[in-house]
Amino acid sequence: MAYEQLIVDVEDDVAVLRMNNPARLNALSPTMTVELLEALASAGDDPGIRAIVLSGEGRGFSAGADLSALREPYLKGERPKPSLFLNAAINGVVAGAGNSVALACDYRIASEAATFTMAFVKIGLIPDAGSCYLLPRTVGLARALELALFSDKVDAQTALRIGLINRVVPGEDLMAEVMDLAHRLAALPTTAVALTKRTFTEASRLSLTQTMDREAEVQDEAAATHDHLEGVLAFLEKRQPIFTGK
Ligand code: T3D
Repeated sequence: MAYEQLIVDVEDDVAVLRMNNPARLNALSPTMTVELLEALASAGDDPGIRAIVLSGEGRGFSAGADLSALREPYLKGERPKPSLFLNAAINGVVAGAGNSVALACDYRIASEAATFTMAFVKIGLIPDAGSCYLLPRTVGLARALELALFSDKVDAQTALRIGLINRVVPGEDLMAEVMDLAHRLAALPTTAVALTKRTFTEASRLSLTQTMDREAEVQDEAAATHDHLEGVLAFLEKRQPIFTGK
């Protein structure tokens, strides 16, 4: 499907989504937001897609809400609520809800050129699109508040040090590293991957005992998959497993 502000490529079982409005550092316009949601849903529904990479064209990953889209309605006195709402290949500038999009991804690799600024409070907003949930959980409350309140620009090495991202690579190596990782993820037993992600999230609001009960329930689900059987057989037969997500 052709999009206006999004480029979608599929390489084997990996879908690569590139936000494509480089003149505005891939700010999240209403068009881009709708297209992103559509493309993510479509990749999510496709059993042939086992990992998704999200990146941006040009020198920006995403500059957050497209402020130019707010000008006309704001001047008319209307207040449309900006509405929004994976591997993130963070190619460059990240601001506002661009951080939320990156944080919603499961693994973040950034180019050495990437920079991060929360930017919300600077224009009288609060972090949204999931940042209030994801940022403190990712970097801790003290750092999250510091990043949110001051909006100081953080470079890629600092982002790595504070745990905002997983890895930094030279810009020219970014997509090769990301695709290598995406293919590794795509080869994993995807049901176990999904259940791990879901249970980690649930555990953040449960006690240890409740978490262990929940682990036991979810483990029954994982243990009933064909991929679990395949993993055990492959180990015993001293071969690489072939996982299908079933
Ligand atoms: O829907 C939801 O629920 C989501 C809601 C989200 C809320 C938010 O995301 S609030 C935060 C919104 N974002 C910002 O406030 C960031 C604004 N941008 C900046 O502060 C800076 O542009 C950057 C720090 C990101 C990058 O600075 P720099 O110097 O590298 O680039 P620049 O020259 O400022 O920007 C390049 C162009 O992109 C420029 O256009 P021009 O002058 O060349 O025609 C600039 O206006 C445009 N641009 C950058 N960010 C945005 C934008 N255009 C529209 N919306 C933007 N957010």
